[in-house]
Amino acid sequence: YAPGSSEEVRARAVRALAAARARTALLTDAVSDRDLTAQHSPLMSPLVWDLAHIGNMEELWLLRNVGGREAMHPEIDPLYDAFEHPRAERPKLPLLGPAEARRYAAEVRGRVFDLLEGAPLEGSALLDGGYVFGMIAQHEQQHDETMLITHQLRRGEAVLAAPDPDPPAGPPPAAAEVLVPGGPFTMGTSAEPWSLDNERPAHVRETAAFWIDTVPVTNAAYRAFIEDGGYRDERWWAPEGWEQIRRHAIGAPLFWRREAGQWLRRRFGVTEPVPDAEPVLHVSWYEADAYARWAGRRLPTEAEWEKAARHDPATGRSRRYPWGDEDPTEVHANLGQRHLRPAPAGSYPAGASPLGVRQLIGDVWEWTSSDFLPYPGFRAFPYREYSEVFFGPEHKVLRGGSFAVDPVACRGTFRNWDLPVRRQIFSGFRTARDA
Ligand code: AVJ
Ligand code: FE
Repeated sequence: YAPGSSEEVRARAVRALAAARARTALLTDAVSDRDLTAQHSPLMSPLVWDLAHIGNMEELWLLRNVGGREAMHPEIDPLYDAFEHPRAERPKLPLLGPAEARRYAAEVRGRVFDLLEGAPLEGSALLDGGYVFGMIAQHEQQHDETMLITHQLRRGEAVLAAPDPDPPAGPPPAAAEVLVPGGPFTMGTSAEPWSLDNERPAHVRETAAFWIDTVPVTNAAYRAFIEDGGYRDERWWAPEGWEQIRRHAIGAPLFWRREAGQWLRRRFGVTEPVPDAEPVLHVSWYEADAYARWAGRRLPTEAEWEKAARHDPATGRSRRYPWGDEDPTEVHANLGQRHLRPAPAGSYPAGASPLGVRQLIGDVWEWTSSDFLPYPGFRAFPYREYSEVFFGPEHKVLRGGSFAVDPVACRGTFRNWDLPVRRQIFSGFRTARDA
């Protein structure tokens, strides 16, 4: 995973920043100024907050911390500090308007490109391999996914469009599950130049042998759980999950509804029948955990997930991705908002792991059974508020990325986390069992 020459690193940073901004523009140009400043859900910021926050983080890290420049508008910093104001309160803040927020983000970006032309891309942990530029590109892409969630929650007619994924190329996997052998493997990374602090360092983990699904759980499979009374049977549920589904009268994934004997779902402003073959989407950790118990199975641990995704039993090496070390392309995975939905289960045979597990990367974020905890030897870098303040039993780990994740923010080692009640995120799961 050599980062390459300084010129290659610079070119990669420019490409990653430009791609993130093109996506931000797509997400924010699609709606009116009124929709940009409205709050579409108390769970989310107004889109115009994400837009200026993207610019503010970039100004803070690239222009001020790396470039040594003065703050452009110091008075706005507290407005865009995610820890100062909860999302539900952000619409009431004196935020920059849509035109001002666009101008601010563009001005920051112009100065960043000037800086990047002459910046040394080595000599400190922040600069080595272009790290801090990669971190900011990943930050913008993560907020683009957040903005896509806001689009999904938004009521009203559709404003985004994308082609559907192609049908699976070739036959489905030979078996519904595969056996992953017990023993050690290397988890995490110390080599990936743009890996974030919580993915580091590489360390050896042991797992017992386990079985894991070759594809994510589908809508058809999940419907069988619903139709078997899964949401009415306390046996399957963790106590807090049971309480949540009763309190909110939850009986299906978010955005689903039943009409005239048929399951429909709302997807980016369009109502359509729930497609059988697609991985189930918009389920909480509690729903995933309950389904797995009903099916006589369990969620994989985070270590099991990563072993299934990276371990090559033939060599004992951990790969960057299930298919090998090459960066993702369109044949490997459904990433980057190329499509506005997951691809049918069994897609992307070229993206399979050595043991034949498919769609570990892309399509849907996969809940694991694990709490979000630091790896042995973890060091917060470059700021505690990215990962460290979230470690603990209240957050569960999700792996693999969704159709809404850009390749720059997706690796076999990449870790995401959220509260177990969350279901507006692009979350699904696969199941496992002890061998
Ligand atoms: C890693 C997706 C949980 O969106 O809260 C964005 C990413 N951190 N800005 C989030 C993040 C700071 C983070 N997640
Ligand atoms: Fe952020």
